[in-house]
Amino acid sequence: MSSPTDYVPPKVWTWNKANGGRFANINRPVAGPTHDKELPVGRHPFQLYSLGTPNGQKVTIMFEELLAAGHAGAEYDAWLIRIGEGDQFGSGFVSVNPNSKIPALLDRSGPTPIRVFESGAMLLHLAEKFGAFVPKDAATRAECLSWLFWQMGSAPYLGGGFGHFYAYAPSKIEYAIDRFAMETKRQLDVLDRRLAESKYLAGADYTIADIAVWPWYGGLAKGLLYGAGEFLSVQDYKNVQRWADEIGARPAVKRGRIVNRMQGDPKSQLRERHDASDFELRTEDKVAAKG
Ligand SMILES: N[C@@H](CCC(=O)N[C@@H](CS)C(=O)NCC(=O)O)C(=O)O
Repeated sequence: MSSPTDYVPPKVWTWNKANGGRFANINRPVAGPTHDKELPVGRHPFQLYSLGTPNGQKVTIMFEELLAAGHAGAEYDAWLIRIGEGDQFGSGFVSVNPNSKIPALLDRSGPTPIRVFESGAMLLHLAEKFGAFVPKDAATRAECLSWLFWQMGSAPYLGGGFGHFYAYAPSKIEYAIDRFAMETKRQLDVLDRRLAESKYLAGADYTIADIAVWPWYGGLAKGLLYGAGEFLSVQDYKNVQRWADEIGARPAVKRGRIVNRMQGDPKSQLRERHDASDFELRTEDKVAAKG
């Protein structure tokens, strides 16, 4: 193993230097807004303030699935929040999500707007509101919520742990990469075993559990996250591969995953979504939606 750092933590930690790494410019040890900025509001019942990361994709996929299933009341405006530029610290955003992270949702379908933060809470809020993608019988519903909360608890080890130290940290620390690669592979195995016995995570039907897990672990399995497919031997997780391919082929998933995207092939980016026709207006988007 490479030699450990000689850093000796002081008695009291203070924020007196940029720590380097990909997110050094936005990381702060305090919460709350840094500047006044109202959020835009569009014409639809749901206003989503987000970015096309895996956490953001969960919610745009859910909206597209609801619309595809005929729930016209699920029309939404998806506004772009540039976290690299600090949009998540604007006063309007913080009033919707005090945790200053995308996604943030304002449900304006009723007389009083309802704020929802945390992507898992959004999936459940929408599933309950429309009676869709969440099982009704107690046992299957419990299984669905278990996998939904498993995703919310597990993904920070994948993203903030493995992804951060493998791809973004200013230096490669063997101990950290080992620790989180082990945990990430363990999580892939948890999923693989479940998907060996069940078509979808909650059972026979596609639910918000799959919608939550797919952008993270489906993306990882298909080599789309952190350039780590080969490093983690993702092809070995055959059941995850089968499930990831099947979900990735759903038209609503193809649409949802490109909304608010700022990275990758420009053809796979729909920066903001305010109407179903936004997917068709741009030839590039048509190509992306088919691909
Ligand atoms: N548990 C949260 C995680 C949200 C999250 O980590 N969002 C990241 C982008 S994927 C973010 O907004 N980061 C900006 C920051 O940390 O300042 C959820 O699922 O909604």
